Amino acid sequence: MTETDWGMMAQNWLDRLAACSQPGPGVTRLPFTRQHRAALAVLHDLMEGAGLAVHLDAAGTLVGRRDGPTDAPTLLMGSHQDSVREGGAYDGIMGVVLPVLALMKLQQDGVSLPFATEVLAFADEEGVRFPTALMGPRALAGTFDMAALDMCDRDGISLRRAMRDFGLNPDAVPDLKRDPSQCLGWIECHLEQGPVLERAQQPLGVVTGICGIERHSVTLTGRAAHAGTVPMDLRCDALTGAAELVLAVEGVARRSDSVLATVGSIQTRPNVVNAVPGEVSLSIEIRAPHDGSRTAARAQIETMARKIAADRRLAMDMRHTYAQPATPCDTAMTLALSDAVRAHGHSGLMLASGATHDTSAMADLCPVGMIFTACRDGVSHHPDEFVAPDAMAQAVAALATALAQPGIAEQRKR
Ligand code: HGY
Ligand code: MN
Ligand code: MN
Repeated sequence: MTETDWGMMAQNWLDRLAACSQPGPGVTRLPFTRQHRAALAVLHDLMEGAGLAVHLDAAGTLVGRRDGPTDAPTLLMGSHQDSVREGGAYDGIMGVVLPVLALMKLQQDGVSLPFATEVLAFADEEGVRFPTALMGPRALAGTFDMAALDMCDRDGISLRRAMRDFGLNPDAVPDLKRDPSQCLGWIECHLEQGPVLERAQQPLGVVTGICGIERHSVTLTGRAAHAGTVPMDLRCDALTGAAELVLAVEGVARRSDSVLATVGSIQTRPNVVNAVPGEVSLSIEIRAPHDGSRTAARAQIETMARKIAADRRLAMDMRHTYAQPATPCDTAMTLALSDAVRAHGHSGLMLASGATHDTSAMADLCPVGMIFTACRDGVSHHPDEFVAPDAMAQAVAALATALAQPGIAEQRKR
């Protein structure tokens, strides 16, 4: 097969996977849903077609394994199967397809590896359905907090119940913990979700580190009232308080040189045209390359939120729902990936990731590295998300080269 063929093959599988979606623009495939089940069936075909032994683990991770020499450690690869709502067809899932094709390429080239390999399709990285995420990689690393099983989606279904309804046994999640001495490392291939590689005219890049992130759920409670009979100065309007908080969150980030802060989700009640909003729930997400900047921003935001609520006679409840520290990629792994990318004539451009990834959690288990592909206009988390088949072909070739190079196998001897 030519390089072009690998790119087209990747696109064909991704077209099938994109169809595993709720109706509507783009791709909506949330964890432990019919769409997730449909995607697992397609991935099962892909992995079996590559000669991998396939099973679904207790956390809903689909595992495709190719054994290596007896007692050899395992190199882990993969990404997440889930998408955001009305998202793209490449985020996460492309990082499951490409390493399978890289293993197919190595097999076709007659290359046998001195280690075992696994490709993992994690159920939930986005944290869109439930206010938690990364259960799959955290289960392997032994860092999953079982209390998260009681978190509920917007329909009040707990993660535990959704897993049971999906045919899984959530109580078996702690048994998934891997022995670090048997894990050679983790490599994730993911679209950049930004414009840097496209502007540099590079199809591939190598990630130096991943930003830290935290999320909070805030509820402001005032008093719902008739919009026509309550004078302005007698109101306890939760939405005007929320509006002031949204701008305060933006202001804290704008005054910083590295923090990004976003209110991405907001619900108001009773949400009718002729009533003063009595209650507002909103999300606050804070990201930064350094954890100190992120926690300093949180402290500022929390202080401002309390003052806004007090000034407006609103009750405020602010809950910390999710956090993942900033994660540097392993130096040796990153150099091995950079060598492989440069072996295919690219610059080996290195860049930090402002998006979070399964890799952040896998770093608690083993050395981690990431390869980015360029994406059109840097667009992601949107139906227009696109990665050119040639960039995917380049990624398959670079992954195959990286696996075949001695550098990866030597991770073990460090
Ligand atoms: O939100 C993120 O950065 C990732 O896409 N989950
Ligand atoms: Mn992703
Ligand atoms: Mn994403």
